[in-house]
Amino acid sequence: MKKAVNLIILLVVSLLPVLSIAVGNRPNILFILVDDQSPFDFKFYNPESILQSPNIDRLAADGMVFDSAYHMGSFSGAVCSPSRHMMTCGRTLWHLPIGVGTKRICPPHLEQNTLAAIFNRAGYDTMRTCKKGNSYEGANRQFTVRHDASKRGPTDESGSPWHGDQVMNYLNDRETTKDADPFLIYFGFSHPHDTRDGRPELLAKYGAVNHTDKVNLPPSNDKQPKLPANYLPAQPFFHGHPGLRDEVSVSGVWKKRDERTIRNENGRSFACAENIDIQIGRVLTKLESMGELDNTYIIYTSDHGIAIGRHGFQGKQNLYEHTWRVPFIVKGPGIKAGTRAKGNIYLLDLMATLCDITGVSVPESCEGISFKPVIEGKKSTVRDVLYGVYCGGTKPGMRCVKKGDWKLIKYDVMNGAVRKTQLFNLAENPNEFIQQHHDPAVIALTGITPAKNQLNLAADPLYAAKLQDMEDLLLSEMRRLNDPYRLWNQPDDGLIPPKPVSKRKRSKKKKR
Ligand SMILES: [Ca+2]
Ligand SMILES: [Ca+2]
Repeated sequence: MKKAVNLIILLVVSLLPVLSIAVGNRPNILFILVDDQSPFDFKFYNPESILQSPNIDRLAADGMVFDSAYHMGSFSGAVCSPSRHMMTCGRTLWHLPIGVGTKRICPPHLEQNTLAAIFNRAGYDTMRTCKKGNSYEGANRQFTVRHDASKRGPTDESGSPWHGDQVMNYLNDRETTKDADPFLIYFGFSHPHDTRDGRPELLAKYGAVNHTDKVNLPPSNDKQPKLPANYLPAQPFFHGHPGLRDEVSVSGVWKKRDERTIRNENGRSFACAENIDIQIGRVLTKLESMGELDNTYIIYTSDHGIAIGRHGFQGKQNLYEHTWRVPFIVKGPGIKAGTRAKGNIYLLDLMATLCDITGVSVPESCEGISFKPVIEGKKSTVRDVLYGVYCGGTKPGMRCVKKGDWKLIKYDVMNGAVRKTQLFNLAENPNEFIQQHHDPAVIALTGITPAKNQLNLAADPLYAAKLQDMEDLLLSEMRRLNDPYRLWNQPDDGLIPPKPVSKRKRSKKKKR
């Protein structure tokens, strides 16, 4: 007996150093999240882009770029909010602690199983800087160190450098105190979300001005980014959200979609994006000097994309690729440099993946799928089907589904006044060109002549069977994910659509 106890003690003692090394070697996480950015702003997604983002480009070159990363959608005009909820709790859109009539599908005390809470329990140091609001406050509160403020100004104190400073200060403290615990840093920015007030020297680089004149157009300038390939001067049909802020009142754009306004606004967005890139550069240099860069997984993404003139939209309330998709890079130990993957991931897969790569246990409430096999190069994708929602305006709203090269988008808004179906082959028509892009007046502006077959194929009898497949797929995703609505051409499944929150109730809620 004594011998056995001695043996156990010996085993435990001999294992201790191994365990502590293993703990000491746990990788750090630097999660970089920007606000409102289309993947097509970057050269690694769109070689035509003139955005200069050397630090983010280097992350892409040293890590893995995802070509199919999406947010699942939104039931609110503030698309940020559900997207950030999904990211920090790993749950699907209709299973969040917010949303109409969905609370019953969400377990109580979910904030205890959000990203920072589970990493705190696993012995990580957690720190966060980000904009304020439009996110999951219960999850934000879990970060041990937190410096949140909305910073969209043109100066160091009022803009992105402020967020950079918070992370720099945190890393300096870590260095001074010789803290060796692994860290999870949530490095969020308030830009390039509007108001896109850029620094003068960066604005000058992109030929843009911080335009505030509602009457006169901003000056044209050859240095500005060209019009986006799928630019349209107007939306071909109403998107179904009357008075939507992003489509009517963004400072510098308002309801305008003319060339000068759109090019200037994209120039402003690029100036803000480059300023973010500079801040990332500071932090990467610091991590390198601390000897921590090689043991850190770095994720770069946005809460969703943005249109700024594409398809005649300005905002983030649509399901075209420029807006539904997000830029997504992962760089870190064991990831082959310069690799690319489809991935087919949602932002809500982040939690499962971060747990998987760090050995932190995944809470039961998490519904995401780890894409660790993708970043290890063992698989090219973890999902076959992706589903998207926008229904912040009139209901049931927009839905989309994507499988392989095929994508279906449906619009059912304004009490049945707008009912549209779009079918795209993204391999043949990656810009999702529609009939209006073939208009000579539009071609004269963009300089891009779409090929004959680059169209919405929904009405083409050649693709009737494909259309039916995609319609069936959308319905099955809506059922699987507890979408509380159905579209005009779907069975109602006995669902009683959730009652809209009345304006009075909403404003009462806001006041609280
Ligand atoms: Ca956002
Ligand atoms: Ca510590």
